Amino acid sequence: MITRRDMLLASGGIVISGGMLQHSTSGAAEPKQLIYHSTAPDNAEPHLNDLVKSWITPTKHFYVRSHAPNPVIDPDNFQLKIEGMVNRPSSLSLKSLKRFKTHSTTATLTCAGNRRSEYNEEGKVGGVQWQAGAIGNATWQGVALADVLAEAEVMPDAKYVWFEGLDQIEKGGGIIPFGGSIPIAKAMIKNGAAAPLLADRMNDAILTADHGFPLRTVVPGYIGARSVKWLGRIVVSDRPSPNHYVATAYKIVKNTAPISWAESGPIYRYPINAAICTPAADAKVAAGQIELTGYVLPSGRPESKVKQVLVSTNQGKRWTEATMTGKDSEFCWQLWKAQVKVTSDTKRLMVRALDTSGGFMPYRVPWNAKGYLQNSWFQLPVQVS
Ligand SMILES: Nc1nc2c(c(=O)[nH]1)N[C@H]1C(S)=C(S)[C@@H](COP(=O)(O)O)O[C@H]1N2
Ligand SMILES: [Mo]
Repeated sequence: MITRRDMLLASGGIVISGGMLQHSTSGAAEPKQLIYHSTAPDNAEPHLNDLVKSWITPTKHFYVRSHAPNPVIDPDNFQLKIEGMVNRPSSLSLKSLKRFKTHSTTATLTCAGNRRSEYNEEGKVGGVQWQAGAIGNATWQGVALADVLAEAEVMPDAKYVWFEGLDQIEKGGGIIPFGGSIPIAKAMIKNGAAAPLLADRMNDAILTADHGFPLRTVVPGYIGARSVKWLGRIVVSDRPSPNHYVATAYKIVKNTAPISWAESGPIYRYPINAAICTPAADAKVAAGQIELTGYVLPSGRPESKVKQVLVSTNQGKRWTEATMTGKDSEFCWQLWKAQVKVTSDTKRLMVRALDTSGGFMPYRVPWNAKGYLQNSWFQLPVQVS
């Protein structure tokens, strides 16, 4: 799907060369190849067989989750504001951000609502009806949030860093931006895979409008909602952001009564998760040996690695260990494959996984009103002939 913004990029977009932002007449975004749940705002996920074609998810197959239409931002007049509990508040252009050291981090992004649609069997959940494709692994380039904060001189009592997008979301009769916030200890990580980035590039190309052009945060290990796109403002504070997407949404609640929101904290880290990507749901397969492929993401804790991925063709009576393909890198998914025998008794294929930080996929996840963090054993119906 070509958006207005893609057209703008195509007619006078910008590309990066030698680490500097430059204007160019090329730079058109490749058309997305996704299943669209909605457009403007765009919410879309790849076909699962596309998702496991490569360890790095090409941008055309990378899910999009937006709460409002893409804002159109003029990169020449763009300013990132840094405010709150800092001694030196500032406003930085894209060019002035270039004085900070460039970092390149490969990290998986996953929506807290990935696999949400599976909750519907138990009770209807609203929101984008994600299958298992609201996940992708990309290389992000930009500067370390910690370096930018160091220059702003964070005050000793600061506890959280807020992010605010430049999008305009209609909410409760008003217009609000998308917001996120993260603990100061996470924000201050300067180096390595865990360091949050202010990224202007994804997979070696300038960010597309869908993914937050010209600047977004990337917070490895945290749910996608903390990686704020179209980043316009950073606020350092002694409390979490009061923005709706921190104070109310992205919490695990049984119902949406005010007391439930108040009693529950914001989700930060994502838990371990895995899915079978081929064959497809309800596929017709011949009895005998078949190959299963899929992804597994260890919990978003530092140094958490995949320990075991197990598949079953007989409702969990026997499990076969899958083999990892693709790279093993912190805060990244791995791809896997397994050979299993299916018979006319096989109704479903199942996968579950364990990681080295104690994370496991439970048989069942308690239902929650917003349908977040579905990481139960992934069950795929098939028709064996
Ligand atoms: N400004 C802004 N940032 C945002 C969002 C948004 O709607 N607006 N969606 C968030 C959510 S819920 C997710 S899962 C990720 C998705 O990133 P992607 O669209 O690049 O895949 O962006 C996050 N950042
Ligand atoms: Mo999300």
